[in-house]
Amino acid sequence: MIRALCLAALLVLAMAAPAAAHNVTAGADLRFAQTIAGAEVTVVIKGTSRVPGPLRIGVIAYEPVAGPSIALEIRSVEDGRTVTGTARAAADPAYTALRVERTGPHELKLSAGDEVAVLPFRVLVDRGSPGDLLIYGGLFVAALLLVGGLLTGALTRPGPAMGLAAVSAAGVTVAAMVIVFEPQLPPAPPDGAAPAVTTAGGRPYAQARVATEPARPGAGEEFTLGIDLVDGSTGRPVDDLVVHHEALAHVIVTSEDGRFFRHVHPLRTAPGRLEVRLRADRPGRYFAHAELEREDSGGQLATTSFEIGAGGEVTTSPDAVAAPVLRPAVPVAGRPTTIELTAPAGVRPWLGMVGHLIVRNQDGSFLGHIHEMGTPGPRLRFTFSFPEPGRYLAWAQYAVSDRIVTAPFTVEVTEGGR
Ligand SMILES: [Cu+2]
Repeated sequence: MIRALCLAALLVLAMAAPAAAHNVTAGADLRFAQTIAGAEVTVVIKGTSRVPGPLRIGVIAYEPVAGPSIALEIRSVEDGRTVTGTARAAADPAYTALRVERTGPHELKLSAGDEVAVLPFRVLVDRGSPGDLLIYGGLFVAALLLVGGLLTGALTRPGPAMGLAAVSAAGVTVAAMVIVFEPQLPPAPPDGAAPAVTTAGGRPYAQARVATEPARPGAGEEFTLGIDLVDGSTGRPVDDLVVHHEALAHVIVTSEDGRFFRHVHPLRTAPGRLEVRLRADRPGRYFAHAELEREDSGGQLATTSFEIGAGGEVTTSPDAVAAPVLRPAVPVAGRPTTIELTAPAGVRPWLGMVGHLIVRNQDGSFLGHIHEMGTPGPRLRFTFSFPEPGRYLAWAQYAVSDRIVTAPFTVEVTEGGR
């Protein structure tokens, strides 16, 4: 009896759900921030509980709000079947329904202009828990045996009747145990889940190469910033990036003087390859910092610096935003500083947060990225500990109804006394 229960418990545990990467489930929407066709958008795949059935896809535009029209194509990796549609990026987008026939691995292809992104994801649909099977199975067996026992008893054969009654009681006990303990057990893997793979000690960081194409773009000229990710131990492309803060990668591109700033979300163009198109407005030295996270590994920062040559320069002016209030007014290295901005009404969440703060040191060797703390009212408040004394360049970002506001400021940090 005890052995049977242990076996049942082990079976349930062995079927624990694998790590969730880019999964569309009944419970959650899948969101990918993308910089495509010069627009900053978030692609949303709504959660689904039914397959075959429609997958609803919308593209939220942050800047510009009248975003591009994006061609959508969903392909099942298992049977190659594709279904296509169109989504128009908008602040409050209409959702396009694309019918999928099965669970499991799929790819969402986005095309706008001559840019294409391919986002891998899985369609998962919950199936009944193994606990349910044990509960109903146990009760069914118990009922069957009880009837058998009664009949046998009625035929005046007490020995076998007692035996059947005992097994019946065991069936009821199993069902009752499962009812009591099931909430503590991991859920069954949904239909379409990847086989669970765990690597002892986790996977290594991706080896990242960040480079521009052409190698030395001119000012005002469009160029591609590419990120190639390779697994150091296998030499194969790394294609298991986790969506964190609603993107596969967050890339911050700044000029050395800090007057140029872009926070963009590159497109996955092939396994292990991310790309984003940019235009820098003045010649000089630039830094690119890419935040990414590999599944079963951890968050990492990949950086590079590059030169922008002379060319047809364009001048952009930063947003006119009131300077933030710092407490203490002169931050001390290694101690928390509170940075507070007045935000206009109608700030909307972007990348899962109300506000973002990005901090870089002068030579680009340090980049910090933190989030607003959920302050009520028309204020955005950040707490940041500057690692060393010196001058820092900082940018606070938030989204309003029609654009993403970037508020640049500089901070002088003093040495902490002991
Ligand atoms: Cu980002």
